[in-house]
Amino acid sequence: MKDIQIKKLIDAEKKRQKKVINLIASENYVSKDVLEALGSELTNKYAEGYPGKRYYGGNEIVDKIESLCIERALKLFNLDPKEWHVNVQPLSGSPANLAVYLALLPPPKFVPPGTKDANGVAITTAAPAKIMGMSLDQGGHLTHGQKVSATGKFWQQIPYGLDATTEMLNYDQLRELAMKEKPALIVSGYTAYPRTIDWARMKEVAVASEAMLMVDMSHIAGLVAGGVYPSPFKYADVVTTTTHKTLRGPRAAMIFVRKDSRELDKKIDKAIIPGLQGGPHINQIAAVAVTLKEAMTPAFKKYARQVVNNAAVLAEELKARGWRLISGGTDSHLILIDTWNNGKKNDYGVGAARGAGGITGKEASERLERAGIIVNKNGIPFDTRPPTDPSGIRVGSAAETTRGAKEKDFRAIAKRIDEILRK
Ligand code: DSN
Repeated sequence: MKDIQIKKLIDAEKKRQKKVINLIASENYVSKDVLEALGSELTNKYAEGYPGKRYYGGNEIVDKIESLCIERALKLFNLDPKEWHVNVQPLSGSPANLAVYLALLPPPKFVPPGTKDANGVAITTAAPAKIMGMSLDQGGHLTHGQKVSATGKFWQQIPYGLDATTEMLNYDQLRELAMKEKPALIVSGYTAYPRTIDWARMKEVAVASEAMLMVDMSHIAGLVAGGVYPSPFKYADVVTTTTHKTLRGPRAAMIFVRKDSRELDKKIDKAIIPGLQGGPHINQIAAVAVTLKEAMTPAFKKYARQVVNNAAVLAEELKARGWRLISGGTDSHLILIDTWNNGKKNDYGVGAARGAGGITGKEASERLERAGIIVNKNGIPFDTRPPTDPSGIRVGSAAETTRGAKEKDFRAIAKRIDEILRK
């Protein structure tokens, strides 16, 4: 590379990535093949439209790439192309979720105050459709209808959370809320929820309240592909996912949608282009295709199993050292640690409560970073502290497992975390 400044920075970042222990639950390390596809000449091509229906010439090869990516995405998750459609063009998770809402819940048209119809009757803006999504502070994502996100400005979020005692989903509570509010769409799949989601029960809630069910499986997609976390496809109307977390691909996203008389598939495609995006990033789509092929291998199944085993070991070792984990543990790659522990008792397993006087999530993540362990500070359910300096940290096992870490390594990581945070 001739640009020495950028070259030096890339090299420095490569070195940083090698040097640290990466426990960021949403990060991973892609293969050389994925990098090669991302850095290829495919980035030179404009391809607005879909395979066989482009607005630019010269897309014969690009069409083959996107079609192959589509074919692999459906195959990886055992989906019949007659029943499911997938759009592989979303640039990342947030635009993917926004596109789903644009397709399924068109936002009400804005009418300037004072507008009247032909008979002089005042016209007002219709009420926005309701999206029932988990609030950010309970483990949901910004794009699940949070007020500060566009998804909460165009639509009304009906926020839900966890059971205050178990810190897990309480499906009876969800049903009660859904029956009262009658949302148009229920969003499940979260950003900081360590446990298994009972998709069948989520579906029951959706059916009872006549809502559609969207699953955002961004965090767990690799675990679903690897067969170590239940698949949501039997129950959901739409499934979105990023491709760069446990699935171990480039930064991108996909939207899976049921093909039926509602024609949601056509609506989703239209919402992506011309609704929201222009030309797809074909280099990114090729890299996703490579990722999907990798995820079909027995080696990836083994990887996914190891990710879950490693997280379980990390959770047990932390608990044994007295750390309170949200919900008492994990069924996935992700763990939420209550570092502040403001007098809350550890009811779920081994280990005594640390009592008030722990450290904040910010302090914990900074201390760990100084010692070469990278995590993110994270709010915990019912947090009494602000998001900028919350009560906990979130850790995950996906990235280090890619680098070959096994149970014994995660035992050592737990010991190290405890030493650093206990000081
Ligand atoms: N930033 C992602 C995460 O860390 O979970 C979600 O968008």
